[in-house]
Amino acid sequence: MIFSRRKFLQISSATFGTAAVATSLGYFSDTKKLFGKEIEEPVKKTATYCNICFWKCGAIAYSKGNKLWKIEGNPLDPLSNGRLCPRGTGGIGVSSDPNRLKSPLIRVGKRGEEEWKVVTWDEALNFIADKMKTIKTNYGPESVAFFAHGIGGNFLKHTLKAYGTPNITAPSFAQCRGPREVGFELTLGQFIGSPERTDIENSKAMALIGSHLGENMHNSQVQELSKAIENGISLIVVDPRFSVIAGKAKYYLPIKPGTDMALLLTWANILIKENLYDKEFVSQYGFGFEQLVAEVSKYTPEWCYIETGIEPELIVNSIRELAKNKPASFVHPGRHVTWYGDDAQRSRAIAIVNSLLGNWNHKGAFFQPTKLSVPGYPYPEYPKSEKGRVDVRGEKYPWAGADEGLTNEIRNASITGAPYPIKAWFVYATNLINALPNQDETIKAINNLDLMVVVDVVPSEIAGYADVVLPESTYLERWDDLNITPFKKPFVGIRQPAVNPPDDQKDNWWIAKKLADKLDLGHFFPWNHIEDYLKFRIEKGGFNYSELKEKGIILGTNKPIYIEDGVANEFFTPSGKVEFYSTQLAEKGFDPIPKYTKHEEPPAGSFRLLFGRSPVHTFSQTQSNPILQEMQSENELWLNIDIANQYGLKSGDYVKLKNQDGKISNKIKVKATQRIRTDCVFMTHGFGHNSKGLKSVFGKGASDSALVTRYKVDPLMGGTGMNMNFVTLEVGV
Ligand SMILES: Nc1nc2c(c(=O)[nH]1)N[C@H]1C(S)=C(S)[C@@H](COP(=O)(O)OP(=O)(O)OC[C@H]3O[C@@H](n4cnc5c(=O)[nH]c(N)nc54)[C@H](O)[C@@H]3O)O[C@H]1N2
Ligand SMILES: Nc1nc2c(c(=O)[nH]1)N[C@H]1C(S)=C(S)[C@@H](COP(=O)(O)OP(=O)(O)OC[C@H]3O[C@@H](n4cnc5c(=O)[nH]c(N)nc54)[C@H](O)[C@@H]3O)O[C@H]1N2
Ligand code: SF4
Ligand SMILES: [Mo]
Repeated sequence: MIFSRRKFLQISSATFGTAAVATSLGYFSDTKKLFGKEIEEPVKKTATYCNICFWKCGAIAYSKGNKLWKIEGNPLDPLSNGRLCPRGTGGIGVSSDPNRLKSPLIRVGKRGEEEWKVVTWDEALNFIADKMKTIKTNYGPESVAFFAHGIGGNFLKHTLKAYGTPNITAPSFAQCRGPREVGFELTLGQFIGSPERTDIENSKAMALIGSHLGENMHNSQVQELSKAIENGISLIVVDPRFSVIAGKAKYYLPIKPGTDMALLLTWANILIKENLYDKEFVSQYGFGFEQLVAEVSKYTPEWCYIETGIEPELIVNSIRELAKNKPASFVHPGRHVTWYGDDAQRSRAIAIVNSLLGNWNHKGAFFQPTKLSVPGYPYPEYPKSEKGRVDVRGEKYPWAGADEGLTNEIRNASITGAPYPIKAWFVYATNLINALPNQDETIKAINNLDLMVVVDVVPSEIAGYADVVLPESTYLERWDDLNITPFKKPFVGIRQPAVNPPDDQKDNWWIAKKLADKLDLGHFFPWNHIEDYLKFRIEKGGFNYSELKEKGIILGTNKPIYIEDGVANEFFTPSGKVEFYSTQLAEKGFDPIPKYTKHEEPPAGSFRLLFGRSPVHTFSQTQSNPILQEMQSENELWLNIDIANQYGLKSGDYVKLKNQDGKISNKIKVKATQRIRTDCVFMTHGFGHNSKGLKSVFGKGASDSALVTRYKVDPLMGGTGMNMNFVTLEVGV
């Protein structure tokens, strides 16, 4: 990684007072040093919240005239505690991105050729509305699918629901955390949610299964981790790659990729065999414990060593460490868990080990989130769809998420026309070309459509395939919906513009309302300006709107969030208990207790392709942000140093990767290191852009997405496991 702007990342520990991860790595920055000189007093401060990822940290933007100066965390905000992560601090770069979309565009060439004519908003929205009306007449409103990621999609979602489609989806379920939510729901009848309900700050021991916190930069988690490290938390890091956080671990387990289930079931066995589990919790709340005991007794540390490559002693000591510290200890449920296609079952194994530790709702493990109560806006009822969702149907994937749906199943319906045809995609803030596995399938689906609309801020890969591209104002230039996130303290946050959009970009609420008008659905927007909507909701909730605008955050009254403060355990499973044995799974013919199955291994000379986060980028959306680009302008290939030597490669050399289906990547720089196993390689996700419009980043680094042609669908919930692609090295490029 190239951190040319070291100063940017420097931290004064006096400012923040926390040592450990964030500080020692220099992650949280002192923005005063950003420009290498003390800055003048800012003219205007605007309270808002960040949009560089979905954490939605409260922030204060400083501007002078119509120029952004800097952005900092809002001290009132429970998510940021006054500090942004490096991506958030560099967030102001989105507005000066030289590639930005400036005005609405209509396609003139073939799909994907990126040939456009500039049109007015009226022309663009009329074009869309006409097509949507025709599709409704010919196929029904269900044939329009809406893909959106993040809070900015709320108002367009409202328009699309009013239009009559139930097919509203996001990659956050089937390509991200769906398996985790299903694994915990099946076991405890409760979800993990986002932000995760993990109480890292007060924890005495935590195991991270591939969850690379510290590179995965979700702000509150990293801040809490810093504090926990200061307080002496024991960390157990299970990762084929010696991640940043592995450097802080008491026990590092360099697991063979794809074998985590073996480790988890062995841990369960050890807890039982050594009498280390929470007997009171298990006897009061457990269901099917006897069956669990019988099932896991075969998973011994010696057997586990053969499967995972982890020394038996390390397996035993690491779980003893968790047991010793229970209930203030836990196995982190992870977040991006769509790895091998049996991910909901692996998440269930994580829920089971946690339940043996008796840690649910305990301080230092899983807290009970609380949320501010703010009423919604009284809209007319949406039309009901007789056809129902195209993606979440019947018995195919019994635990597919009904809210976020299955992007991949909507893609299938767009290709096959079954169970009914999807004829249009309306895409808001999700780069589906890079987010979904198998780009060829995505392009095939798009080529079958009658209409493809993309709302974006830059000419992303997905925008390149659109019929109509709508340029949105960035989060620093617009209003947005209220942020009411369940967390440790109840609060509401507001997003308001710090500066005006520089060209003909518009806010999502404006686009949604105008489009509704053109679809003859104006009555679904009974307010004129978004502020009428925001003010109505805030005042109905009994809060002061001017105060919210000024402070950015209003806090509610704290409620208990731990057993220690009076929270009572409740489990919304069919038995009302913690289901070690799941009757729901048994009834549908699935393993009622998770079992270990082997996954295919890379053939000799091939490596498993692993990928993850860069601390200074978000997915495939920040590479062209000039500030973040300066911090990291291309990704690197982590390659075991012995393998590198065999190939005569050293750090800094370039290679290409070829996957099992013959796909060849862009050039990528080698990082020869001992910090990764010999059977896999790793790169950060999001680089290797090939949209012509993204001039400043075109072709820089390699794209993991382009190499993820193979995926395995989780039979429980329909998510796409993506860690099953094997690559060979093409040297001398
Ligand atoms: N190969 C591979 N696939 C993955 C992953 C991986 O690591 N590797 N990770 C998976 C995970 S965990 C997730 S959550 C998903 C993420 O998938 P996505 O949410 O699709 O992530 P991005 O690639 O960042 O795409 C976001 C898009 O929104 C645009 N955008 C940014 N800001 C705004 C805005 O203010 N308004 C509008 N209208 N648009 C905006 C960006 O330009 C970009 O085109 O991907 C999943 N897919
Ligand atoms: N900076 C930054 N932070 C982010 C994001 C971002 O874009 N940028 N995105 C956010 C989002 S939406 C998500 S979902 C999270 C994702 O972050 P995480 O939930 O932490 O998940 P992954 O990206 O899948 O994790 C990658 C790690 O898993 C390891 N790994 C790969 N295969 C295996 C395996 O078989 N077993 C084990 N034990 N480990 C394995 C890899 O070596 C790598 O260290 O990050 C969040 N935080
Ligand atoms: S975690 Fe970082 S990028 Fe995400 S919202 Fe917070 S400050 Fe912004
Ligand atoms: Mo994610």
